[in-house]
Amino acid sequence: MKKALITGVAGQDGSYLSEFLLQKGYEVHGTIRRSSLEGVSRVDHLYKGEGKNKHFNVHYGDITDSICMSDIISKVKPDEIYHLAAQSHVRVSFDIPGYTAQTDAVGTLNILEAIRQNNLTNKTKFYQASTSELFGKVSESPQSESTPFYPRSPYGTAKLYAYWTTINYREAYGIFGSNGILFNHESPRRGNSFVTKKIVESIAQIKSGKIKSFKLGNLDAKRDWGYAPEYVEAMWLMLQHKEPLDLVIATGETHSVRELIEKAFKIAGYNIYWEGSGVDEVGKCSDSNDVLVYIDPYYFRPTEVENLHGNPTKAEKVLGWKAKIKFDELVKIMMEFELKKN
Ligand code: NAP
Ligand code: G4F
Repeated sequence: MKKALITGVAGQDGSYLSEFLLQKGYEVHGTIRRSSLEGVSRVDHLYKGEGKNKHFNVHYGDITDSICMSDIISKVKPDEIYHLAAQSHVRVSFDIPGYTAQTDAVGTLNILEAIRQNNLTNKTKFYQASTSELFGKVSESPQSESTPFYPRSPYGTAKLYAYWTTINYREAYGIFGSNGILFNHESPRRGNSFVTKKIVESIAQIKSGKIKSFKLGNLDAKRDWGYAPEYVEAMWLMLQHKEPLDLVIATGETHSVRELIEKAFKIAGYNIYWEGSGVDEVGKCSDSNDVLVYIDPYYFRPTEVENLHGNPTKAEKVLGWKAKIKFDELVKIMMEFELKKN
């Protein structure tokens, strides 16, 4: 039985990847952080209560704690490590740049060093959760594996360190280490401070009368949004490939935050129109003329990534992987989930 270790197992991707690997017959080990509140984890269903899976194991571990990470890795001796744990919020990384660097940059180094120091370089394959944020201020569109990097946030610069450290450990020590350069991917399990989830959750709350309006930042930023359960399969495929590699994973479509708002409102039964400009712009309901969306500069970033649009041609050629769920269906899945919940 193959063993996989997933750091950040309780995150959006960690939870889908756990389900995917268990289905493939893996013994799955995951790290979680101690929290003052129990029972809010996305993987509770896998290790607690009736649905408990005997091949799913959870370890307490913070990736900034190199001693504990090395201890877990030396005991589990995984065939594959999926390193997903990170401070993953770009805007928040401007508030906590030091912590973001410790977690996203040095945390990655801690895992690679643990593989090396435990003599697992020939056994353990390593997947690094890299990101389209590396392209930042883009020099071409769409972005592919050969597009130059220009990160625009403490998150982006920390992830750039992780990207190159993975390549360095591959070249210096022969570790099978691959970077998946994943563009934005979403799902009903997405954290609720990311823009997709925040929009669908807020619209559902407007519809059920819990709130009257909500506030957003930059409406004109564009993203290449895909569906998280499909992206975890790409991670796995990368580690099954005959050699380590760095690959863009994306849908190949790009859409603005504004389009996302309009589409989600429409699914919920509202038409909205825009009035004003800059921070005074508002989104209004066509029927009632009520303001449903305001702009709040709190959500602006000191430096923004305006346009992400991936070119996934190489992933399709090398892995046979292609995104099936594109923007329209993704918004529908997420909006309908929230409408049912509220
Ligand atoms: P997520 O939902 O924020 O999950 C991140 C996980 O990391 C959480 O479970 C979190 O624990 C854990 N974590 C954070 N800091 C930690 C630390 N110091 N020690 C141990 N665990 C820690 O993120 P995601 O969307 O699943 O993304 C997974 C990875 O892919 C991340 O590295 C992210 O940067 C990267 N990525 C994501 C996307 C995307 O669009 N989703 C795109 C490109 C790359 P808690 O649950 O305790 O907070
Ligand atoms: O949903 P977001 O916060 O995602 P962002 O910044 O693109 O980062 C996500 O994707 C990256 C891959 O490209 C990952 F590496 C990263 O870990 C994370 O998963 O913001 C998307 C866009 C931004 O341009 C932001 O300025 O939406 C804009 N936006 C507008 N109003 C907002 C808001 N973003 C958030 N979070 N909240 C708002 O109110």
